[in-house]
Amino acid sequence: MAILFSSTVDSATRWRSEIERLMPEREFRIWPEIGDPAAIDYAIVWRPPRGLLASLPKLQLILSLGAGVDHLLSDPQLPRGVPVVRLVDPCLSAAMSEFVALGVLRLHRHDLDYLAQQRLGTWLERPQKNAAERPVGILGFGTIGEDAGGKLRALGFPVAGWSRSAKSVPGFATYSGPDGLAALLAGSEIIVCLLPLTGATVGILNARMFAQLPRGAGLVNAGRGGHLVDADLIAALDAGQLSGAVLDVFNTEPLPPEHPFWRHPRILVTPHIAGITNPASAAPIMAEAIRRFEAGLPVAHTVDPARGY
Ligand code: NDP
Ligand code: OXD
Repeated sequence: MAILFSSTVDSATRWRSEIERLMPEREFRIWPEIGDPAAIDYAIVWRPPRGLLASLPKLQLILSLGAGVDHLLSDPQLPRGVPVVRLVDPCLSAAMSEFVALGVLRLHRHDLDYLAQQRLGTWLERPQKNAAERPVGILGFGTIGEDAGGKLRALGFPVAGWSRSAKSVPGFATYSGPDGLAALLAGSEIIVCLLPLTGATVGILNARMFAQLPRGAGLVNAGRGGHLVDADLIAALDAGQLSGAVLDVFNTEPLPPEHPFWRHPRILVTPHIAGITNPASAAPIMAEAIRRFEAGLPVAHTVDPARGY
């Protein structure tokens, strides 16, 4: 029984030692050294080469190294009958929440302006609202959205969340479905995107959405680059409809050197590091999923391919 590991992130050695410690009876193979494809039962993957999973005739379970599974569901050759499990790791959620809190605070505290002032040697105090006067709207009020929302609330921000299905979460204003979106946008001075990338959410951060936000609103996108229409963001920032954006994910990654986001004075760029999967906390979750699967028990966080997340 072999486990195949394939990732675009350089973490194979750490994964090998974690999985071999937790499941010493398994053979751990690292792509491209896959050996006999028919001996592979499980695949632990992040952005695997297209068609790789389809080439494994005995594959039983696909485990995503990320919370998002768009990197798998977008593969036209993904073996349809094989369940996909996404990563839900409290440490990953906590890391994402740190990034979101940092991004929201940077926008709230006029960091872009003070960075520009520092470059010019300008000593100038800007008017500062209280956190309680800066409502934050979270698009994607799921595992990570709720965790981030709790931390923002602890900092004093009023937080509203938007999800696909209606939900009630004590302490938060909640909205759902296309009808709920307009109300959330109208009341949010900072919008945080933590949505999965699906057919329904692709391009959702666009000119129409930005126009529904209060003038001067800020954006934090840690969902996926495919949520954002790049040209619409630049236009909204240049027109002052938005005042700043903190971006971790991009339509093309790595962000091409010539992309205007790199040099835009109202944009902060990070290289998809908001939530980095840590083998120390994630490997036990994968091992538990495999054990439950083999015992015929339900495996938590199995993806619904029709829903797309
Ligand atoms: P969840 O599945 O737990 O939450 C997703 C949320 O989005 C749910 O609330 C869901 O609604 C909502 N949603 C989905 N589709 C729609 C829609 N069409 N309209 C409104 N709401 C919708 O996922 P996670 O919180 O674990 O992860 C979210 C995303 O964060 C990942 O898919 C990934 O893209 C991104 N991510 C980015 C990382 C980074 O490093 N930048 C790291 C980790 C994750 P409902 O509750 O009704 O299902
Ligand atoms: C994820 C990611 O989905 O790192 O976990 O983007």
